[in-house]
Amino acid sequence: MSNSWIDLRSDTVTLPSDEMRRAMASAEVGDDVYGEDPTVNRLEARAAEIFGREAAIFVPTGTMGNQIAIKLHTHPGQEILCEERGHIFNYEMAMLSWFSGCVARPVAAPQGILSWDLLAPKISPASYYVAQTGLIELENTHNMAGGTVTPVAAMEEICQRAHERNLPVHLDGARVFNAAAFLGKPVAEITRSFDTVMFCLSKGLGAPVGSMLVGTKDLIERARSIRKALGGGMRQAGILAAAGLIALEHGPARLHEDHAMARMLAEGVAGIPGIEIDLATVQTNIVIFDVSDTGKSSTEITAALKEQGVLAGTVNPQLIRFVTHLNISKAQCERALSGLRSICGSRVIV
Ligand code: TLP
Repeated sequence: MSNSWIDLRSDTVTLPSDEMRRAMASAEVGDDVYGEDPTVNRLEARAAEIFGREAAIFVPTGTMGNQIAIKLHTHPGQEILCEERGHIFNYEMAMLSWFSGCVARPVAAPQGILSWDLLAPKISPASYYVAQTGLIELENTHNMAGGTVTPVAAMEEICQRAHERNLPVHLDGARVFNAAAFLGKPVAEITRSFDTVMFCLSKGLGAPVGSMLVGTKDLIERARSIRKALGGGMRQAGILAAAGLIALEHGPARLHEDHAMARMLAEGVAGIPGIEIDLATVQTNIVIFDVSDTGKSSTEITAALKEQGVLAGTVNPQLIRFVTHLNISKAQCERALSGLRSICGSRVIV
């Protein structure tokens, strides 16, 4: 999409900055499958340091990072507990079954925020005739719940109680830096009890490609061969890691700007007749709202927005998603809102 669009479909659409392109062009590279790409090695060391972990691995996508983690922690025939709107369950092509031979046991949580009390009853009893729980997975921020943030105390309790039962816990932290910005705490502190954490460089942080998986040295060593099996041995990937390093160093500091724009959008949307939004869910850079009472479907509204140069995502026939990011300005948010007002205001009541 060209720069003239107001692209609120996702923070995955961000374009690399000039600084990133320069760093990519001059990146020192080698064959990463031999562990010889100095830029990838620097990115992995830096990610491990920022998260206070022994090791990290660079992967092409968040999906691959999550699926490697699932493979690391589970055996075929096990169950994975996750929130019912979670990415690993809904948007990762059933890979947890296909690749790891597991089934998801989805748990519904208000605002996408899981707690030990919600999870505990879903853990399989030790028995020879039911599939055993192999992993608990959390998503923070929770994308489809509207970018909500799970509080640190809830995450800590889940990890601690799960570990008492020898259950590993993986965090899909695709947007964990947004969660950290909302909580006002370092990512290392809010994620310290998870066995593995995946986070994306290519969303709000602004890199063109790439995600990281962090954990112990042993786990990340095993992750290397799983990544290779999935076709993720990327050779001279320092070209991409160079952009990733800039995203990691400079991306987090500006996320509060995206959060402020999302809040502005949410408050504007809340004032449009026929639109329902729970303002309490708008904590980070995602705004999800229900258009049922406008008399139009989400697809009709997003098609009309597109005619005005505004791109938005649909979650289902009732829900629309706006995501703010570094290539969106306040003025563009205002234009998107006035477009939405004009579309929804044209409702004819009979
Ligand atoms: N999310 C995308 C879509 O797939 C929905 C988006 O536009 O938000 N975990 C979470 C929580 C995610 O939101 C995503 C991508 C991923 C994992 C996967 O990352 P990629 O796209 O790099 O595989």
